[in-house]
Amino acid sequence: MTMEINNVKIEAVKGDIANQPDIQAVVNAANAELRIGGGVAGCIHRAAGTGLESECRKYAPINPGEAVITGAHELPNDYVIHCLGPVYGVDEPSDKLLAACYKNSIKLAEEYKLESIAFPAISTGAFRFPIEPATDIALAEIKDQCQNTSHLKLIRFVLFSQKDLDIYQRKLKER
Ligand code: AR6
Repeated sequence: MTMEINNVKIEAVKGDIANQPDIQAVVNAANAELRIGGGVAGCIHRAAGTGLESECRKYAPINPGEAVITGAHELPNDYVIHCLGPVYGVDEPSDKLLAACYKNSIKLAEEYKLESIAFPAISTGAFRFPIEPATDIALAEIKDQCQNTSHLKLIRFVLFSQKDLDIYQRKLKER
């Protein structure tokens, strides 16, 4: 299931965010210190090699909702955009902070004139944001941002589980 807004294709697939070789920038569900961690951050840093952590040092710490861009090192991409999602029920307002992650990532992608970006489901793992409202927030923000894009052609959501993919597919169909 795909959706197209302002010539930007939006799709959801099941897979590993660290293995998206046809995408220019992959988004990391980072920790504030931009260090290797669990989940997405662990997969991205392990695949990128230690050069990524070294490059990240100068940008840390970041705040919830913030995004920074680095090289991709040994990942098969050009850039990594690191976002700190809100911890659900702790970093408030969680919904606005989560939307800011998507908004700031798209802005960086446009600034760098990128044609493709892949997102994981930010905050829905260790940070415990429920997947249904998190998906609504992600899709609504992406839809808004696509009104102002001029370089992006593809936005891909990469979901780890079939359950999460099913939710994304259903909500893409509803929009
Ligand atoms: N590719 C795509 N999705 C993945 C992958 C992967 N390789 N691995 C996990 N997911 P999380 P958060 C899914 O915890 O909630 C880290 O330890 C996962 O199933 O990675 O923003 C950091 O260091 C879930 O649906 O990110 C931070 O401290 C989603 O990606 C903290 O966790 C996000 O899970 C960030 O927590």
